[in-house]
Amino acid sequence: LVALKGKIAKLAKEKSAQKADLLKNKADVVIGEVSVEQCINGGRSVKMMVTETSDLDANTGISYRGKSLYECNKELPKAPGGEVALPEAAFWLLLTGEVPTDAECRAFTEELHRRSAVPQSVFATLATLPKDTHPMTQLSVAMLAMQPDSKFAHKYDQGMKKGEYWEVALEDALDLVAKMPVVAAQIYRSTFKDGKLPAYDAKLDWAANYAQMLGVNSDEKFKEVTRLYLMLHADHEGGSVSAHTAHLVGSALSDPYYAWAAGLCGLAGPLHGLANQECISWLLEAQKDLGGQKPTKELLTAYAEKMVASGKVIPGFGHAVLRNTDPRYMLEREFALKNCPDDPLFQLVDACYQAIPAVLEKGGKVKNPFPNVDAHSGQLMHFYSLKEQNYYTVVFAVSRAMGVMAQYVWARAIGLPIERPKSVPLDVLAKLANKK
Ligand code: NMX
Ligand code: MLT
Repeated sequence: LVALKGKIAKLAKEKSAQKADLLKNKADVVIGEVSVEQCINGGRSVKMMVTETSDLDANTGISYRGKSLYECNKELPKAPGGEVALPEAAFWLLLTGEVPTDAECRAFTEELHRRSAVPQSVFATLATLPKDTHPMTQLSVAMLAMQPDSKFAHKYDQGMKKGEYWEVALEDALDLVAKMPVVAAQIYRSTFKDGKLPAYDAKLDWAANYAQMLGVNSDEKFKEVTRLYLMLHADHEGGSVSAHTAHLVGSALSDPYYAWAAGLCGLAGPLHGLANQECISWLLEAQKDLGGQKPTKELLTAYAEKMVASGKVIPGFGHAVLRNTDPRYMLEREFALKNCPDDPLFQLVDACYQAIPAVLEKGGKVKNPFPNVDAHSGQLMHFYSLKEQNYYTVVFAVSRAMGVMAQYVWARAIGLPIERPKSVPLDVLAKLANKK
């Protein structure tokens, strides 16, 4: 922990100086304009916030601290015998800007294990909810149930100085990420199984232990695919609905638990994180409709054309800002080609990959006809026996907690203020537009 704090403190000093310099010497430089279209259509591409942890390129996808996901997967430490990067190594990278050594990564995993105990009151709160409460609702409620333990909130009440914010935020961030797998696994076990949580195994890495606590598959490959999944979903810069929500809430100095509870409510939307649930439902429905026929490019083209003609959205395709196949999708595809090429659901996913972009392109209105990560992730979970569709966004959320928490720490480390962009009524927008 001392090493981690030291690294963040050092980088925060550099970044704070950079921020001060920009504000002193370049404050008035205009870096973009906002069109009427951008103002109405969700601010796409308007650069109006700072996120240190990751950056999204429309064509090459996300990079964590300048490293593409392929580079991360290659360079970050692995589990013994594993081939994919450990997600907690990605968390370290997001927090510090550095690839951890194997020893640093091991110590970091242990630090997370030490912080993993979840207060009984959280499980008691969850137990009061109707059993059919959506797992994402349960997860957000669990974050709020943990909020009374926020070190940030307590210290703030005691009058902590601004310079101390990030260090105390880091304490909450590590606690929250450490507890996520336990809470998430308990939600799974209570909602879909017998309610008993398999024993916590601190000898395993963070993701493998989560996979084990889900209790659906003891195959080492399930642990490996969970590592990959959690590494790939960890961060997607600051503009996504969930990250932006958490950032906004955090900018009011609401503590990390409040911020992530709010972010999770955004992740639960079907155009965002819930797309992985929508996508697996869509795939299973398509499989039924094909009635045992082997999925081919031709069959899927006809199937997708019919769907688009009826005005329906094909889940897992398109993206608000990506303009190419999502590299997260490609890394999942590579895993599937290696580990489950004969899975009928993978063959369907593959046929969609061959067919759907051309269908959407022909329709002419979709800005990005290519698949995003959600078009694949469900198949991998399904293959390893995690089949309850409305749990899928929770797995995404366990991972994204790392990016959002790293963003929270960094927003405090460089002293970002309360976020408050300007909104205008349409009449005012029309007046502004007519002036030009
Ligand atoms: N299938 C059919 N139509 C689509 C699709 C799709 N997959 N994607 C976009 N369109 C339509 C969209 O509804 C819009 O139609 P209209 O003008 O009639 O309102 C038109 O194409 C233009 O949309 P875009 O500007 O290309 O997309 P936008 O930025 O508005 O939305 C998504 C981006 C991701 C919300 C959209 O592509 C979508 O709904 N995709 C399916 C859901 C999904 O996969 N979400 C994943 C998000 C990733 N994540 O991990 O969170
Ligand atoms: C994400 O991973 O957050 C999604 O791809 C959505 C986004 O970036 O807007």
